Amino acid sequence: MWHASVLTIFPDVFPGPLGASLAGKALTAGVWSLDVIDIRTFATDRHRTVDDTPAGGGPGMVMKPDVLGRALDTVATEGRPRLLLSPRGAPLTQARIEALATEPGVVLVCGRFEGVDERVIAARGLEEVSLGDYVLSGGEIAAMALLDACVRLLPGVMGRAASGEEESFSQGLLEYPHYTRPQVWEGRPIPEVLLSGDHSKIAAWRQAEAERLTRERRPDLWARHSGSRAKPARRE
Ligand code: JEE
Repeated sequence: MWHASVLTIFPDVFPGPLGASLAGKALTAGVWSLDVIDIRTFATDRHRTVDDTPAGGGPGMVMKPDVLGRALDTVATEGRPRLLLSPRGAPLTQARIEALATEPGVVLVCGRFEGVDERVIAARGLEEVSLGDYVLSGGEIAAMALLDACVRLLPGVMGRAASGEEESFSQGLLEYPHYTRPQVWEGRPIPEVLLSGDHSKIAAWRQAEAERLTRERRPDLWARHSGSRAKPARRE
């Protein structure tokens, strides 16, 4: 079974939104399992301290390596990658999520404060990954996003709908616009072509819309997509 271990100082926030809908049903059904490790229980002092001031000065606090190290050492990793959610990690991609979903599972470390002592990252071989280039206040929400993205790919979680969708993402285009009844809503009709019953015309319209949206919103994706389609090299 795909197995996730999450280390956090906020164990109560898990499974959070993962407990609802598909991921939650799959959790109950035993498609995947989640264990949540409270880092604070590995603190040894009277106040259960997990952080300390940064060596060399500076703002904020740093998560102590000894406490986190002990917490990690209780987790039977068994071939699972150990990931540290971090604003300086490599941004997660759908390709990486797909790879993680085919592994036996993941061990996720949620930092807090300004970050984690560098020595525990090195000593326990933590790989830093990020959700994107904006700053969260801790790793928990990023961990939930990672888990959600992996779990929906596990066999039997989403059925057929997911795989088709993924294909279109790996084609490198944003999705075309969707519509459903009523046929006119607040004076806005569904595009006529979608009601025409002409399936090749519908496919062409969707392709053109997907290309337009990608060009407008994601020039980075568009450059890759249009660049990767077989174009003969220009001769001098
Ligand atoms: C884990 C603590 C908060 C705030 C210093 C200096 C960083 C850490 N995509 C993602 N964004 N943020 C996270 C993330 C944030 C976390 C932790 C993940 C643990 N924090 C924190 C500020 C700073 N800043 C200037 O550059 C930006 C460090 C994340 C993921 N995954």
